[in-house]
Amino acid sequence: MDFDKEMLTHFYRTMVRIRHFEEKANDLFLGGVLPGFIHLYIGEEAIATGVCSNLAKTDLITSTHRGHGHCIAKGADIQRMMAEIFGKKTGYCKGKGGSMHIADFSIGMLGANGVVGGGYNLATGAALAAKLRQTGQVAVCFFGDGASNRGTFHEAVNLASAWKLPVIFVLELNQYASTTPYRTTCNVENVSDRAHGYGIPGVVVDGNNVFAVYEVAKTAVERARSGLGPTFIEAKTYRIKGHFVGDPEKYRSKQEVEAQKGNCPIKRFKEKVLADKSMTQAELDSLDAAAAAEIEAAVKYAEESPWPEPEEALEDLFVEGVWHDA
Ligand SMILES: Cc1ncc(C[n+]2csc(CCOP(=O)(O)OP(=O)(O)O)c2C)c(N)n1
Repeated sequence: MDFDKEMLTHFYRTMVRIRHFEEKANDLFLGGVLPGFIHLYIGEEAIATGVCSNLAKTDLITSTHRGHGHCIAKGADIQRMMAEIFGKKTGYCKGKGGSMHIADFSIGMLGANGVVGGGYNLATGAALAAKLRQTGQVAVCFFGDGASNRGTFHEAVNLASAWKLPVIFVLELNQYASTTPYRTTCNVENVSDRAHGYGIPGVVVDGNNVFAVYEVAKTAVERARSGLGPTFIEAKTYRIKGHFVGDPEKYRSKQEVEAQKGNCPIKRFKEKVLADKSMTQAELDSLDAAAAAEIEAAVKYAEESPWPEPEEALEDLFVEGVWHDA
């Protein structure tokens, strides 16, 4: 498929916004500025970008503990995200959620999730609701290779297939579940082979190639929207940073990580568009600079935002009564 300038710009802008957000979060955390736990998506940006570029604002996604990229690709407000990881009152969860609990229902982002594998049934339930209400929405569930071995995976995929729900399961196979290499807990090359057992397509894609991810996601979204049911996409990638910021990474060598940096999705995108002259270095540099400036502005916003008051700690923890759509 040919991609026009607008789409190429969108791909690159999205990937570098994610990258700058996370590099900044990394530095701020290591500098002792940010509280809590942060899991970075660096090296995996092409997946969220390629998938979410096929989605409308009203479509739905569920995310993981490594959720910044999914939030940004779905259109979340970077200032509110930054304020949230600072623990400030202006953040998405008024500073109470932190990195692993950023949600924005207004853009269909149903939440990052500290429970590994916690998104399957949320996404499948959202797809069921979309089907019953005939809204035409599609739900996407992002998850990791560790999560793919949870029982909830099988329950959700089975039901989604049986009921032909408009849901897409996107496995981000970044080779590790915390300290555990994928092949030590899984005896198959491709997890997506499991899809055939449930009667749905299982597709393997190079997760560091935003164009390839976009294409397979496009087919899956069309299939879901036309009532044919789910697809399982397995995007092969690599987690460049530790499992969490501060991870001593004793389970892998520095050489392995260095070698993988050559496969960086942003580097590969740049090489391709420069080689085929579809973008110029100046255009790329200007998008990069704009993303960096946006992140700096978000940090300033977060720094200047107020802390929550202690007496607000118990607010927003429970919903009373039954929640209805407006
Ligand atoms: C239900 C549950 N079990 C265990 C954990 C602890 N835990 C946090 S992240 C993680 C590894 C997840 O690996 P994977 O699904 O491959 O995602 P990745 O970190 O590679 O993106 C584990 C076991 C958890 N948060 N929730």
